[in-house]
Amino acid sequence: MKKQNKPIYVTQPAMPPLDEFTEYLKKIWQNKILTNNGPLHQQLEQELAEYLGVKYISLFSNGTLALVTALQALRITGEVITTPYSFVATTHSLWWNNIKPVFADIEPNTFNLDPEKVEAAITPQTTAIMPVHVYGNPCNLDALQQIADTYGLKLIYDAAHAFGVKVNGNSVLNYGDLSILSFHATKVFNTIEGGAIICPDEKTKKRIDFLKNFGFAGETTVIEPGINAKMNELQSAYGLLQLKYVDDNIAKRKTIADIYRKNLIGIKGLRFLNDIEGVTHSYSYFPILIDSKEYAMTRDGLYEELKSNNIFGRRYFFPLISQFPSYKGLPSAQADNLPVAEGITKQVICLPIYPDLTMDEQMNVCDIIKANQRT
Ligand code: T4K
Repeated sequence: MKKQNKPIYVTQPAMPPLDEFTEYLKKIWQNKILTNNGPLHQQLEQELAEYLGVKYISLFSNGTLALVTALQALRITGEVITTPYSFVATTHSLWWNNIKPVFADIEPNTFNLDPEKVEAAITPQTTAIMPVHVYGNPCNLDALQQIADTYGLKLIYDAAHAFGVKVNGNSVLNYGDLSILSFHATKVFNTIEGGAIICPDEKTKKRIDFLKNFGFAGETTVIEPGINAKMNELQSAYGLLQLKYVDDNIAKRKTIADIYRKNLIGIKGLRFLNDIEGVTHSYSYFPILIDSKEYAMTRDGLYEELKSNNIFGRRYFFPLISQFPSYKGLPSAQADNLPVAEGITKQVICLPIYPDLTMDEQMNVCDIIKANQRT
């Protein structure tokens, strides 16, 4: 095994060529439009809608504000059923809207909300479901839509991990009432910080655009208390460049995922997710699950072992959102309500995956995992 001198992180943004960014900067310096629906912002919305195969997209300054605004846009109140197995921002967006989160358990094979558990959690106060396509793997879209239709609930997908993901050729972002993307630096496609709401009709897009701009619907008309969640021109320029290279970057991520699968298959007590038939993946994360009954170490043991070798995987998502102090008192946050999520969160490590990860670096990750397997 080679010594890993340079630290490897769970992810690293793929930087576009600096000179291409400088060209955009020159344009921005010339026209002096820095934000507020500028020309690059408009161009990025158009190009992203085309690339993703969606009707309407509104850009945001980050994914969290997109989530908060999506709930405002649909006037969601009361209780929303959501997953404990996600990044905290998913549930925080409910909290910021004075909505009570109700956690339901996840499926053991996709780690996404389990529709049966969602249905069982519905009360007269439930107004919406907020699932997450964790690691970009699509939720059980038909079952969730059926539940939403039957009970008259809104369906808002946190698709922060699902940039470019398609199901039978159709963007996963076209499901539900709204979908939210994150364009944070750690994502497959990034605008440094950024995010978006995807919606199916012009009227909703208009409302979302008012809401992200203080509620302004004209120079002197404020329709309601909106927020400031606009993406600026520098972020938009960076996004246009990211988009130019995103297909190459996704292809590199796929190669890395394939190499992990080839090298890690057959290790006792180690499980990973495979591609799903009919799904176009974008390989945003590469989670593995460690079962310490069969592997020679605990999950945390392996996590520390990798760290001591300069490999910084991440335990996304540990702890569960339901275990954080703000939420752990909720009845739905109790461990007996979430047995599958409680199990997965103790087993998961996301391995480094990003376009510039070299073959040598990746083999070092695999070698350490292999060296510590039970013989
Ligand atoms: N919903 C879901 C399901 C989400 O996963 C997220 C965000 C959101 C909503 C909210 O979207 P945003 O409001 O963030 O747009 C990171 C990200 O900050 C966060 O965006 C992401 N999910 C979450 C899963 O991961 P941290 O605290 O783990 O990030 P950090 O700074 O430790 O970065 C991880 C590694 O990446 C670092 O060790 C090094 C590398 N890195 C990071 C940054 C920021 C770089 O190489 N360059 C960089 O610029 O949360």
